[in-house]
Amino acid sequence: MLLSPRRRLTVGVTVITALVGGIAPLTTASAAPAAPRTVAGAPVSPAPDMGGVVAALNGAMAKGAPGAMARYSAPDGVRSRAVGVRDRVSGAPMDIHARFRIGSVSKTFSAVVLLQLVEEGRLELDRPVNDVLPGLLPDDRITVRHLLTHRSGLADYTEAMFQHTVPGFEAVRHRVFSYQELLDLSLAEPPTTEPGAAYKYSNTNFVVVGMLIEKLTGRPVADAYQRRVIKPLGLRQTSYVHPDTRIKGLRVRGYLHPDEAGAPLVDSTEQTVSWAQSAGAVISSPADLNTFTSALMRGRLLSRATLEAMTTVTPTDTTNTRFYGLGLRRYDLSCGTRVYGHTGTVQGYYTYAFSTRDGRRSLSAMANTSNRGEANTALGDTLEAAFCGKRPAPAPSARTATAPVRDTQSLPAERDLPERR
Ligand code: REY
Repeated sequence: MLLSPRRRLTVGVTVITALVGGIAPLTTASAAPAAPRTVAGAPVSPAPDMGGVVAALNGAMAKGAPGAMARYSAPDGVRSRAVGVRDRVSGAPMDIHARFRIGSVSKTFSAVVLLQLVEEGRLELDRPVNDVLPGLLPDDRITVRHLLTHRSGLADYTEAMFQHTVPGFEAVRHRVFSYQELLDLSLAEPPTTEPGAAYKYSNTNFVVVGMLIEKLTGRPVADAYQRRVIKPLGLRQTSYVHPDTRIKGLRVRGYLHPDEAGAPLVDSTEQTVSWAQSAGAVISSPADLNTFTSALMRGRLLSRATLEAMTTVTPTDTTNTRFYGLGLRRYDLSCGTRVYGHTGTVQGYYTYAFSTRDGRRSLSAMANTSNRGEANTALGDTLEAAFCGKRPAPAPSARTATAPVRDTQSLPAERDLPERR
């Protein structure tokens, strides 16, 4: 295949950047070792350990997920694995083609849309939000960049909303909130930080991002996702249907864990997700998520300069392996590989969607449960297995050994798409 002049340029820059040893100026002191390289200096990609991926999926099941699945896409093809069930009543097996709620991976969709509007000169990253939406926020110093980096200090209204897991969920599952109502819940609480002072993850930031998108485009966010991301990338299993409560087509049912040990799981599939909207209400599939993160990193949605800004990160904790850019996480893995993407939690669903910086390798993983941190942690082991070839420690439960594994090997690689500008 012939590369366009722009693609050739991008490939060249990627190699040069890799050779000089870093792409994120704020994080030079990484705890992870440097990625192995060939004599010529090209990074070597460890082979994925798909047995390790299955072990991680089984680990999520051992911690209470009814099912789990992962899809790894690389230049040599696609490898998918699924365990357990997507429906506990019918017993239908987990299916790699099924759709599910991706929670906060939606934030990366929203960030892409807003950053395209920045590229089009419709707003500026370092200008106050109140310049676009006069009087919206109580502090004129809060900028667009503060929202995208979770540094606004706007309190997360969902912390109070979901203090009591199941009652909190049932109280909102059929509700339809306006963005303003969600923002007002946040503004009833004191700010968590001075604008810009510290990273503090808050759904409120991406509610305001949704408000900015709607103000600047004059249309619902659904239209912007469709026109700017879903259609250009051909994401046929991806949708934003708020406030419709259903997931169309082949779907994974989500099962929320109650706070009380031993209480039955709550089927949380149908809900408006109005409590999250532009912070978390997108529906997608493993193939579409890999196409999305890979296309993003390959520069198909944003210009190189914008992507550079999006992938410029600061730490989110003290491990020096977890970072946040603009609506985008960076995880530094044990083999030195850096992956970019997002995690998601919405009632009944945990999601990981990550890609390498060159977009050549991507992984999406999901488990159909939530309010079960240990299951989410186990699911996260798919990243080390896929990108570093590292097998997680065996899970203690005997149940994992018998979980059926379905292998939907040898699918064609994700679609190759032209670059944006
Ligand atoms: C909301 C709580 C999680 C879910 C959240 N998700 O903010 C955003 C994200 C969109 O970052 C719920 N937890 C659960 C509780 C805890 O109710 N008491 O785990 O399903 O993805």
